[in-house]
Amino acid sequence: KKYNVAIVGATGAVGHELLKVLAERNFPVGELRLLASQRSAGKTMEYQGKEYTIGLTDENAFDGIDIALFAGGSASTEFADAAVKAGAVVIDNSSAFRLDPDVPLVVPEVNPEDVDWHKGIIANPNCSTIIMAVALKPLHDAARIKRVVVSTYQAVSGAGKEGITELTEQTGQVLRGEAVDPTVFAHPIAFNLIPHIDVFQEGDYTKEEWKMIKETRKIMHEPDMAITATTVRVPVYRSHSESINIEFDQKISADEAKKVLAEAPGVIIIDDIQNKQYPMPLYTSDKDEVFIGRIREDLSIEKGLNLWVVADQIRKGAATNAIQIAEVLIQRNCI
Ligand code: 11C
Repeated sequence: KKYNVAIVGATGAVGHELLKVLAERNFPVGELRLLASQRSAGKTMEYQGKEYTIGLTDENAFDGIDIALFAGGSASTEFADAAVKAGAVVIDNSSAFRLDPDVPLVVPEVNPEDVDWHKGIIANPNCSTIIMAVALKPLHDAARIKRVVVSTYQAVSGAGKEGITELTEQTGQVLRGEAVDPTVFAHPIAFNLIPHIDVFQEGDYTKEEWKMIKETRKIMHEPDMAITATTVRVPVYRSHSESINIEFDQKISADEAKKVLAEAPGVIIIDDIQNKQYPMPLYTSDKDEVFIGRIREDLSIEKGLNLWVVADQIRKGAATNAIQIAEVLIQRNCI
């Protein structure tokens, strides 16, 4: 069986990646409909050697569509309901519906069963959240997590194509001794770090930090899990990195954790310190897995671990996870 698929926001960074991942995974696409805002409608994009003209996203754009992949942004609040009314299942990469109790928030390695109760919309979590949840779930099953302290090192492409352009231009400007003029980020990102992603909210945490806390609790079905986060933008093009400190209810040694993670779905361990092997963003891009290394006991507490986790946030953090949700929908007969 084939499925008619629409991509809303096809021309952005996530939209491009959705097309690539659909093709790579040989997703059973029937009709493909690429949609975008007025600015991009009429342009063309290629999929499996065929050219597609991008249509305008509006209420009538979803007739006959089975699966509508929304890449993110304001189109979700504007048009997700229209897509559902037209009979499509929406897989939404925006933050609009993630915490809605009527909307499943899914990472297929963690809570695939949550697709079963969808009412038309399934939310794709924030990129940093997805990456962390894939690492936490097998350890939680093994030793019950009590508390998580995470610090992120997030690539500029998390802010879209404009983030990449800003880092490139500023790097050149700094090297030439010219002044820089930040627009995407609040401060210069070249040769700098910015401990501020998205807007500041309650308790002086950023929205990105709250996403990591609240979304992880929902995905893991642990509404009271203690999680604290500091999210930082770094001058890296692609792949988010996370330093994760975990305190457990039960003792788990570094060796046991390595065994558990080695068997976990979607995880690749790179942890060979003798040979200076650990995950790094330069080498995890364009990959679908979550890479984990520097797995060691937290010697300051009795039952704790430290991990270093890296993954391509446009792939596993967005496009790959969305397509995996579509695959789970099909496997579980929920479409
Ligand atoms: C970033 N995590 O790196 C953000 C981008 O909620 O899907 C993704 C925002 C989201 O800037």
